[in-house]
Amino acid sequence: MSVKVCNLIGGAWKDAGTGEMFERRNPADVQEVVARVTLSGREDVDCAVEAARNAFPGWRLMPAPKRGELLFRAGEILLRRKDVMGQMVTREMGKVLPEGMGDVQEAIDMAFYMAGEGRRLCGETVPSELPDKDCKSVREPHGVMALITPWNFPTAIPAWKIFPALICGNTVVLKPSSCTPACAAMLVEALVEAGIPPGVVNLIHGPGEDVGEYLATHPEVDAVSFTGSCAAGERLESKLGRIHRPVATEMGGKNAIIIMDDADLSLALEGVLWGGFGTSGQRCTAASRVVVHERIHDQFLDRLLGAAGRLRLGDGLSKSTDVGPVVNEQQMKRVLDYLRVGVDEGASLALGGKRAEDGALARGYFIEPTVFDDVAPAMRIAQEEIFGPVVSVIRCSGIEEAIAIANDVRFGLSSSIYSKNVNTTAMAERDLRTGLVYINASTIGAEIQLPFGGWKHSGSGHPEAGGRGGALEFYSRMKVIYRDFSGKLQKAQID
Ligand code: UN1
Repeated sequence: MSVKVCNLIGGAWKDAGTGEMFERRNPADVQEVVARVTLSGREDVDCAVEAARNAFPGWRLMPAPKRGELLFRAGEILLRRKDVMGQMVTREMGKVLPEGMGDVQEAIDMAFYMAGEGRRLCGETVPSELPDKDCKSVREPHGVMALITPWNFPTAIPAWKIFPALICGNTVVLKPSSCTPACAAMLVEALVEAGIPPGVVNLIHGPGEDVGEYLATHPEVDAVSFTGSCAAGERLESKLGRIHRPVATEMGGKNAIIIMDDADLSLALEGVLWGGFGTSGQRCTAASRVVVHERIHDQFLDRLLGAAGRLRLGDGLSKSTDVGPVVNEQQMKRVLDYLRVGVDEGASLALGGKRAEDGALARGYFIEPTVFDDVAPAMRIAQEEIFGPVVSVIRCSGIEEAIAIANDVRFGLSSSIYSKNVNTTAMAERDLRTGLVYINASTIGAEIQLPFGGWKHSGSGHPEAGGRGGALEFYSRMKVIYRDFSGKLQKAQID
């Protein structure tokens, strides 16, 4: 059964002015229409931005703990709807149901966490160098924020952006991926039901190249947060840089798991399967490279091929499925192209390597879990983000070489090391150049109470999620206030 998905503008759910619709189909079975969605044009964006602009003065002045209460209520609504929303995640983008539920759980966690931030939103008070004068910094919202989100975490990523934006006092216009409009609508619905005032959260649907860019560069938008492809993110950064608009981007990854010769190989194997093939490899934190010590290479590869070969492809709603489809035909073609590139570059195709089309799988976009062996660190399959169920195995002779290989890519989001030697893991912890480092755990599984963000070309360096240096740093800006109660002109640095 398909749902109809509208825009939300100024508190009203409505069809776009274009009168046009588009469909979202289930990537596990393209015969199933999951959502029929209103297709926005530029006028709809104008209306959404205007609604957010009008709602801003009132929302900004609502005490932050009160804003927090509304977020808390939204969290409770999401918790009650976790099952239904988790199923929608699976039907709209394909990940297996436990992961779909995890996606929603991450949104719930973020709602409760950011609700609590309403009673902190800390600035600083510091002594003045002059008598009868005090100094403090306070957090202020930007104003209207444009939030552009991808399909791979269709509930979690919009939540990572909406909740910190709201608690800081911004109003928002969300433009989710056209692959996951219903998930975004369900998230926004929870906020509406929690009592968020009209216009504080607005939702529009439409293609990124047109509607998304028009929104991000709109003259009435004050700041932009984007998660998605490198191409789109870099284009936005350069456009917004020219108009001095704050922008946070989270883009690609080429994350490595290092497995040393003293590692617990069973644990490492589970980590590679989870990191490489979970969400069909469609995570920016996916473990797409495995750097294995040469002494255990053959033994580990054998076990990896056995275990990955047993993973069952299928509809993510079925309990027996380990790996779901990739999100759409375009993505499937992109991944299949990379599989050809790997073979042409001279890597050994050790497992998988093609579309899976047996029986019901032919109705979806399934790709066999794929393992390349004998991968050289400079090959394209070891350098570029593939975003599919593809793992490249690279040999190394020791920890220094392993770290050098892991670091030698343009991305720097996540990395992991498996070893029982505390000195080895400490060296990795110190020298891996990524925003996230996992020890004896896979490259995925970031928790929301610490910053999440990549180094180098993985993003703009404004992390999301919580903790010191997390999302609040970007979703608010600091205002510094000096109050002089001496009754005379005092000159800093001079008196
Ligand atoms: C992503 O990889 O695209 O770390 C986001 C995780 C999740 C978020 C991942 N909390 O696995």
